[in-house]
Amino acid sequence: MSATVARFKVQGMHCQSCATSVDWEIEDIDGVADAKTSLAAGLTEVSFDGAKVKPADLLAAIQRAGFTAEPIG
Ligand SMILES: [Cu+2]
Repeated sequence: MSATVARFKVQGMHCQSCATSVDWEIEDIDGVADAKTSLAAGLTEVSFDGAKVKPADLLAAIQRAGFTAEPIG
């Protein structure tokens, strides 16, 4: 699998369980290898198969977890 990495700024996380729910929602997507969400930094870094997963899918997952996000260049 070709590993693509994308980072997103995540707004609205207030505790570790918020960050964990972001991880879970993202990692539930077929084609995502790993999500590392930092509560302190307000960021998530996702490794995924760029042939299967689009950045918009990752944004949608973060929104399903209850947060707003934007890509970081
Ligand atoms: Cu929380």
